[in-house]
This record gives sequence, C-alpha cells and structure tokens, in this order.
Amino acid sequence: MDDYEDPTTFRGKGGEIHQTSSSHGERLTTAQGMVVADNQNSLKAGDKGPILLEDFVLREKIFHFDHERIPERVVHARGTGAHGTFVCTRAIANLTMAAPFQTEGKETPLFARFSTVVGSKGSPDLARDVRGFAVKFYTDAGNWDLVGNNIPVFFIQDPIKFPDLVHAVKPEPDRGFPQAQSAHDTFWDYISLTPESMHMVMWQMSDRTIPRSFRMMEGFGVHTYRFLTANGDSTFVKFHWKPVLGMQSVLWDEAVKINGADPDFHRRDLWNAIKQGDHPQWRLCVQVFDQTFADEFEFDILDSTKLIPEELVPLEEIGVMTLNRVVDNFFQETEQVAFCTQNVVPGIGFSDDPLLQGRNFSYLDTQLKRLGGPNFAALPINAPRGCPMSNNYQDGHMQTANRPGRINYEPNGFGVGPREDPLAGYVSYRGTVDGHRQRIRPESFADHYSQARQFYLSQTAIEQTHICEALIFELGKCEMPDIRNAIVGHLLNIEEDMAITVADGLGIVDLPPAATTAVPARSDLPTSDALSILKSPVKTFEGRVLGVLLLDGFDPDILGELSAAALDAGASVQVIAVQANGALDANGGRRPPDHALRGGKSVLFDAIVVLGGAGDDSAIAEFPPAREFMTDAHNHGKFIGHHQATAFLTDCKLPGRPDTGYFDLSGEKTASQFLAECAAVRCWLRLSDMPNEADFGYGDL
Ligand code: HDE
Repeated sequence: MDDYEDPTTFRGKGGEIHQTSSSHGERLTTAQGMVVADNQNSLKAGDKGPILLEDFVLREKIFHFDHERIPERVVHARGTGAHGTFVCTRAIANLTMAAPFQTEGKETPLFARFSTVVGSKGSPDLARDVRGFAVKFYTDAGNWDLVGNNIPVFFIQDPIKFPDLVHAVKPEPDRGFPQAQSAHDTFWDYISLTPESMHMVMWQMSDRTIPRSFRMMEGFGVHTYRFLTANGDSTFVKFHWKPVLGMQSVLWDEAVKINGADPDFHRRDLWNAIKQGDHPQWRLCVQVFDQTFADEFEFDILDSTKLIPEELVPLEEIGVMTLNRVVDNFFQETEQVAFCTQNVVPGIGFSDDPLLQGRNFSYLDTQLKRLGGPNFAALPINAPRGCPMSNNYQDGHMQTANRPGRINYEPNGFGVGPREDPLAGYVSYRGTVDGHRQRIRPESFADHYSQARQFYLSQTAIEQTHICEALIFELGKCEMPDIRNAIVGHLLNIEEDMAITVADGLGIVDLPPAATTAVPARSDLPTSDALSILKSPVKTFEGRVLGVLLLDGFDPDILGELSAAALDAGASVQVIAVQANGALDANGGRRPPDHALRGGKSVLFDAIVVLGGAGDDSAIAEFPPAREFMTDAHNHGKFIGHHQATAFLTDCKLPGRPDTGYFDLSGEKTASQFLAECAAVRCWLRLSDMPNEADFGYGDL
C-alpha cells in the first residue's frame, strides 16, 4: 500500500478501535466543517440506545452515503481512463484549422477512456465485446471529443435502431441475465433480422473483441467527419488510432478464465503500465478524401457499417497520443467524464452520416441524466483547459460559476460580459441541404454482405477458425434453433465454407436457405491485410508480462538474468510461488512472490518460465493448480522456458511437448534469446495441432 502510516489508536469504552488525528494533523469534519469527536459510536440514549434523532453527525454521514451512486452509463458502463498528451507529428494546417494540428510538436492535453459496451459497471473486463475508445482533447479552442470504438464499423445504419439493438444485447428484461454477453437468444434474434449488422458481426466474432490489453488495440472514429479550413474548404476524414505496442488478443479460453482469475485484468494492466512508466502510445492517423472519391467509392461513405480499406486510402500519421498519468480519483475523473460527439472545435465538422447525427443528440441528453443537471461541463474533468469558458448560462443544479453583477445577457449596453466573435468562432460546414421529409434508407446503404466477406477472407486461417468457433459458441448458447438457422442463412451470403463450418459445429444437419439479399453480395473485393491482426505481426515483447513459476531450490541467477532481459525488452516479470510465503532458492534464501499459485493462473501472463530445483520436482505436478498452470500455458500456445524442471514438466503430461515453443534455459537459450522468441507472442504451430470436434468424429470442423 502507498504511504501506509502506522495508525495511533486507542480503545473506546466498548472496546472499539478509534484512530486519533493522522500525523499531518488532518481532522475529520462534517460537511459543514465541524470537527467530529467520535466516528465509531452514534449518539444513544443510555448505553444501548435507541439512537437519538438528534445525531446530526450520523444522519449527515448516512445521507451522503445513501446518495453516492449516480446512474451508470446506459452503454459503456464498464471502463477505465487515464490522462495524457497528444503531440502533433505532422502539421496539416492546409486541411484543417483544428488547434491540435496547426504546428508540428504542438502538445494538447487529453483524457482517454476505454470501455466495454454491454456489461454493467461491475462486469468483467474480458467479455467478448466491442471496446469504446473515447478521447477528450483539451484544445486551445475548446474541448474536442473523438468518441470511437476499437472496431471501424457499427451494427446499424440509423440511430432509431439503437435502443432496440442495446435492449436485445443487454440482459433479458424478465430474468436480468446474461450479464455482459451477446451469447443469448435476444441478441442473435435481433441480429438475424438486421442484415446490415453482418459486417460488424464478423468483427465482433473475431479476436478484436478479446484484446490482450487496451494498450494493444486499435481505435477508430468510425464515422466520416469533415476537416474544415478557415476559408470554408472541407475534406472528408476518418480517424484511426494505431497502438505502438502492436495488436494482440487473447484466446477465448483465456478470456473466460481471466474473467474469473482477474476481472479487472484490463484496468489493472493500464494502471500498472502507466504507474511503472511504460506509457502506452497510439499514432493518430487519418484517411483524407474528397467528394470525388466519395462519389466513386463502391460504398457510401456516410454508411457506418462500411469502412474504406487502408489499401485504397492510405493512412497518414498526424500525431501521437501518450497516456502518462493515472487518475487521482476514479469517480471524479473516469466516471464523471462526459464525452459528447457534438463537442467539436473550429476545423472539425460532421458529415451527414445519420448515425453520427443521432449520436450528437444522444450524448448530451444522456449526460444530463447521469450527472444530474446541466452544469456537468464545469466539473474539472469536463471543463476546457486550454481556453476560458465564458457565457451567460446561469443557475441549474450545482451551479458554482454564475457571473457576478447585474448583467447576464448579451447584447447589453453596459459593455460587460462575453461577446460572440465571427472570426474566431465555430462556423459549420456550409454545404447545401435539400430533399423531401421522408423515412427512407438510401439505396447506397443496401449491400450488407460484401464487406463482411472481404473482412472474413482477409483473415489468416487461424483467425478464420476463431471466428467460426466464436459463432459456434455464441449460437450454441441460443435456445431457439430457428435463430441459429437464420444466422447460418446470413453466413451463407458471406462465405459458404464458414457457414458450413458453423452449421457443422452446431450440429445443423440440413443447411437452411441463404437469407434474401437486397442486392447481390460481391465476391470481387480484394482482401485487405490491414483487417487482420496476425498479418501485422507483433515484433516485440515490450509491454508484455513474463510469469516465472519458482519451485523450491530454483537458481536465483537465472531469475536475475530473466529480470534483466525483461527490463531490456521493456517487459515486466511477475513471480509465482507455490505458496504466498515464497519459494526457497538454491542458496536457501526465500523469494516472496507476486502471486501464490492458486491465484496466479498462467492466463494472466504472456509467456511462462518454470525454474525447478536441482532435485526431482515431479511430485508438484500432482498439485492441481500447478498442473493446471502448465496445462493452460501449453494449451494456450504460450512460449515456455524451463530450467531444471524436466521431471515436473514430464509429469504434467503435456501432449506434444517439447515443441518449437519450449526453450531450455540451461544452455540452449539465454534469457534474452528466450525473450526475443517470445516476441512472436504465441506458438501458433502448437495451437493448430490441437485436436477439435472433427478429430472425434463430430461435424466437419
Ligand atoms: Fe455510443 N453512446 N451511441 N457509440 N458510445 C454512449 O453516452 C449512442 C456509437 C461510444 O467512455 C452513451 O456517455 C447512440 C458508435 C463510446 O464515456 C450514449 C448510438 C460508437 C461511448 C450513446 C451510438 C459509439 C459511448 C452512453 C447510435 C463508435 C462511451 C453513455 C446512433 C463510434 C464514452 C454516454 C465514455 C457512449 C449513444 C453508437 C461509441 C447513450 C444513440 C457508432 C466509446 O449517449
């Protein structure tokens, strides 16, 4: 614990513990500043009560406690945030007057919040879910919120569908479960009736929705936005965040187990990384294009279920975000931060993407409910920092910044108060708007399968298998066979082999007919490597965690070498011992662990080393947590280093061991050579050799 001070205590009459004023003399007071004499006993009549209504200290304390909660976000409730900066690496003043992009080297402070979408505030981090990726830039010209996701497309094309989508995926209303899961009837029922979701569903079933870390996922603005110049020129822009540590995901079986072993895995990972000075970074890149490109592109740039392949419009880096400070207080910062898509600054404009227009209404509205009044913009986490906030808004809940004096209107003849400024002020993109009032979806939004197919075909074989397995898992949780069949009908429009694999995995004997399509799906779109995680292989072990299991009698020098090599590689080491009081090294010293074996599951680490004693360690393989530690590491394709632990490993009965993912550290490889191998993240060969249903005569998987 940080700054732990041994409390000075005394016992009260009833034996209860009282703690006297802390060493820095801070005294406990009520909200009125009155010093509290006794924080352990309420005011009673006699020794045993009843408690007196007169006890205003008790009543105030309980009253405040009773009102501590605010409504959680209706979506994206589970999240974590951090402070940082954005540094412009390439000025683009020719494209936009947005303050952060005017000069190279310009720094803009920011706050980022990452989240899952579906689960409640207390749900586990590793749910299969889209991740929110929201950034508030405190620019010199006001706050700009880029509220994106880690997936570049979305489920729906029109905001009027959003409440239904969210109702369908959230816990079912009669039973209140399942929590933080799309694997249930109502979600897949809705999806089966919403073909425009098919592209997003491919992403959702891919490894993108089980990231290893927030630090290792991409972010996307999703919608087409506009860059605007001072003279009113405009280009279209799509925003992309690229993680400097590369992309990495966990396996589904790891995700399921991490949720139990450490439900705060992603929160803790971000917190630890920033605290230990490994500040995560993302490159902000843009795809910039004009109306001519928009007119020629095969899909509508206003359709949020479509992306523009990077191969077609290459990304241009314009800056780097670094997260370098954890929050001082989770509630005040992460919980009260109020992102709003309509928070833009001069130079950033909206396109006519209907989903974006809908969001521009929703976010302001939802903050009012969540934060309880219209003054939430004045909370320190939401207030502008690079420029003053000056207006005639007044009163409302919790107002603290009413303008002094008589004048709270504009224009006024008193010569006081803020005035509009047509030169510095925000000017919307002029464009023209024309058309009938009508509830209609444009025909240019009608193709729902072509980019879904492009995404699937752009994946490696391993990733395609994961998508099929995810679909089999999710649909296998549906109770209604009709829903499973309907989804397979859509999959047939995306890629036939995938549909057949999923149908086999679900035990569907007669393939359903393909779903009817508004326009025929295209099969001529070129694949795009940028859509695959594994086609952009990670080349570093930086930012990863090595778990070292110590058995009694281990060689401390090897542990030292591993720690030094990890430091060099920008990685960290966590030590696991059989018991919490540590493992004995070969010299008789005791090394305290970061985890005892029962709590230090191998799913929490990126690669594993076992340091055995000089003698026969095989007996420890009889201990279920030890065997499970190794079995999981092996089955999850982890790289495994070992030293003097052969008997233990043999008795763990790991099928196929040793393979190319095992490294003997007593001669074959040095610690740093082993860590260099770990940069490949997983021994994919071992994973592709794992048996599946087909090996046991089921289906055709
Ligand atoms: Fe959101 N979304 N959303 N969303 N969204 C919210 O606002 C909404 C959409 C996203 O860390 C809510 O403050 C509608 C797309 C993130 O605080 C709410 C529609 C994308 C966050 C809301 C969408 C997002 C939210 C709930 C369809 C990716 C968390 C709490 C028109 C580009 C921000 C809140 C944070 C949060 C509405 C679709 C991303 C209800 C109506 C598309 C990252 O206003």
